[in-house]
Amino acid sequence: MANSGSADLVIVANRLPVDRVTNPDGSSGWRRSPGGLVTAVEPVMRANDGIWIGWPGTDEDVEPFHDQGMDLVPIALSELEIEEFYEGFANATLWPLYHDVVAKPEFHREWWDAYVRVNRRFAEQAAKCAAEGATVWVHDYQLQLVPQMLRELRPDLRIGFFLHIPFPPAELFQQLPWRRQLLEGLLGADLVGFQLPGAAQNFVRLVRQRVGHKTHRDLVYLPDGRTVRAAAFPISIDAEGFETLARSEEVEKRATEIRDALGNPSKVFLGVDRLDYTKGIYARLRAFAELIADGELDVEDAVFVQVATPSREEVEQYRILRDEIDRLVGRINGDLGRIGRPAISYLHSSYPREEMAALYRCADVMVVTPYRDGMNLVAKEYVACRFDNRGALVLSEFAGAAEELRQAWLVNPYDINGMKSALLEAGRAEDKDVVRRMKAMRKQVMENDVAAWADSFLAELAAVRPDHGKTVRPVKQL
Ligand code: GDG
Repeated sequence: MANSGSADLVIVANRLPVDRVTNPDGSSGWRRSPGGLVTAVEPVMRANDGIWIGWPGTDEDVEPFHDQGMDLVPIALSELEIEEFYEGFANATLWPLYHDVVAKPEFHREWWDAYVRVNRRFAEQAAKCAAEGATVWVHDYQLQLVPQMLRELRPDLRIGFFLHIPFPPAELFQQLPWRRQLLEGLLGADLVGFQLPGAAQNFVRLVRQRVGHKTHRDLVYLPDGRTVRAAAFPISIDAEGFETLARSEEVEKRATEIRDALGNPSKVFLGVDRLDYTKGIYARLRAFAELIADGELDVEDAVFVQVATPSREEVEQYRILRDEIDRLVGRINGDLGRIGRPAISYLHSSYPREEMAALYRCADVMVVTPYRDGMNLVAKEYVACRFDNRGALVLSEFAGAAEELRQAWLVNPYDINGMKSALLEAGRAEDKDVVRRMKAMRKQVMENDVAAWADSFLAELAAVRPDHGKTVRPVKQL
């Protein structure tokens, strides 16, 4: 383990990149979490002997440790902090506010107080771990105050921030009672990264209006002479890793098994999402069910497989959503299914990556219809797995991924009739059309992977103030 104050690269994220697991012999250990962020950042961490600071996801007190070749520094959260900071301010205030108020955000002063307290603890830990002139990369909406808090403690650092979710237009952000504090928090960074250029523009506009700093294009000029840059860095996936997995014999075998188990229908439609109200699961299932009720599709011939990974189950809105989807699926299958032929095969569970790749390989039509999504990695994973150039993607125009995957069947998830037409068109498209579209999307995804994303963010961070701080070693040459 590197000593305090010795790391040239510090990653600060809400969660550590590992999950607590119980081994068969009853002892406990850690397993690398599956997420894309870990895949992206791990190689840069290794190349720079980095440290990762985050909550370990348990309420036990854990000492800093070394696991999976990474130095990990846990931040403990009390039960009350989990409730007020994580479930409360992060997931019941910021999450809905930043996603077009798809659900109504709740504003509670004690949640905000907890957010400030926890952000300070993360900032203090980062200040302790970082070497002189080090790079600190802070991630996501749970930690928007960390850049400024850290800058006050350690003005020598190079600080980057990346927001994984959308950044809302001024008209919505304005609702937040603590809007100015959040903007000032982010301005502690040298570079503030977003998924899309529109989000970076929203941020710069808000800074001009609400904080009163001078701005020019993507730059903010602070009174102390510092310049902050706001720019887009669309995140991606380990595209090659997914393709390799999808090509493996086991995954191919599993894809055939899944299709057999579904009764070998001629069209498999697939949705894979965290069970979240932003993902538009309800609307897409309704659209599919109406196509069956209208006689456009037949349950003997078409099935919708929906994987909904359990998520944030302690937050009320998520419990309500789960009940709504349960009821909808029950009603659709009750009304439209036949023995051994449900219209919807609904799986409320989480699966290993191999199973996900097999599902992607199996799906003739992948349906990704969020009301709002920072990027949406599932859409990119589907494309990476379709090395056969087959498979149609129906994608919401409100997912960040829609800016890159222009050849998908783009839909407005609020328009059920529009979605019905797109599902039919995608399902009935000629091979030639499907292949042409998939080839173009594959070029985009395979050429812009997550390592390139991390390298370009860090290179840009180094360029903002070239005379300031040490430079992080890239993983790939850009
Ligand atoms: C946020 C932003 C942005 C899902 N179920 C299982 C599983 N997954 C994996 C998927 C994919 C990831 O989780 C989900 O990523 P998304 O991008 O689709 O959505 P969010 O979780 O909301 O992520 C989003 C992202 O951050 C990155 O910046 O794109 O806009 O909302 O990788 O494959 N993986 C496994 N089993 C499951 O059951 N192994």
